[in-house]
Amino acid sequence: MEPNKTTTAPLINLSQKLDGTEDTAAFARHVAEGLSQTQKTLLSRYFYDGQGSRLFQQIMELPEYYLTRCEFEVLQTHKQAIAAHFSDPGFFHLVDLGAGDALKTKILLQELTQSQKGFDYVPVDISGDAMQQLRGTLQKEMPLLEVQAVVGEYFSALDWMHQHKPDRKVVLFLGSNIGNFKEAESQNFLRSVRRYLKAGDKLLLGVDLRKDPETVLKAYSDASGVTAAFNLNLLTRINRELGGNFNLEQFRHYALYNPQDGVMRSFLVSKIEQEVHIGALQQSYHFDAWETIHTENSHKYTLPQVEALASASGFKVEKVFQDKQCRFADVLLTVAS
Ligand code: AVJ
Repeated sequence: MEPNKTTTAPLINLSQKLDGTEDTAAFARHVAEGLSQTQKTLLSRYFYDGQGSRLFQQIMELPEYYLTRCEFEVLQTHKQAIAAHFSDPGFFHLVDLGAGDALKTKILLQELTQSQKGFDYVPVDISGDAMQQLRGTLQKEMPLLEVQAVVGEYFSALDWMHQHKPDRKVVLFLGSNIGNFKEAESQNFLRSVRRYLKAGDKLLLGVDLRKDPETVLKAYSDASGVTAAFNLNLLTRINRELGGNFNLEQFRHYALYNPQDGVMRSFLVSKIEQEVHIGALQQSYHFDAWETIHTENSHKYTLPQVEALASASGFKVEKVFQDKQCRFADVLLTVAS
């Protein structure tokens, strides 16, 4: 008989809705706000419904999307050093913000368990499905690992941690997710994370580095059109969840990289002059021919910029881990005293 597994705790659900899906009212409000501005915008956080998450999985497998492979290489190459830094000085809670399927984190989990470091794993994600699944796979693949999956927003989770998991914390924010924030927002985000941490706590931050602009551009406008489908799926989601009548044939994906500020910008462009009605908002929106909806920023950093961002948010750089081609970095930050 299989021994009882006492290490995998039940899921903690901190999201308002029981199924862990996002609040439709907030979605409606954000869409109404975004489409009423002179420069129309939609928030990139809404990419990740069921279909969007599947499309993002496909993006990560694209030959053009170097980010995931490079970060894999970083973690694979430096896992021993990273594990040693994490476990210095002792037991810690490993908090994985936006864990998803934790494919990259598993490299570190394996290394940490093999080298018998004292820690437990707290994956955090807004997707209840993803956390349910991850709990299951980890139970099978690493039965001795202590897992506490949390469904909710980053800061609800850090709040919960503050009350229930008082020991030293190592926070993971991988995959260049920081890149989606505007300049000031990324500082605010790191400052807010910092407020939940104490001396000795650490943060491993995945950042995409500056490189040949052509390489960056291709990663966001791939030949097979997966990124276009990912971007256009935002309109499908509005149609389904908010009763919109966007005609996907009349919009195109357009990605633009500016090597001067290191910002990759993604747009949906209206091919014709048109009106789009959104039932839940009781509102029509006018599009001129070739008018744009801005949907995403993906920042590319220099290492001095990362250092400046860290120190402006109360961290200091302990160590920089990079792939061989220096395309991507996982930067280990410690709480500045
Ligand atoms: C998940 C935010 C890191 O910006 O590179 C991929 C999302 N957008 N292709 C990124 C994305 C278009 C991705 N992040």
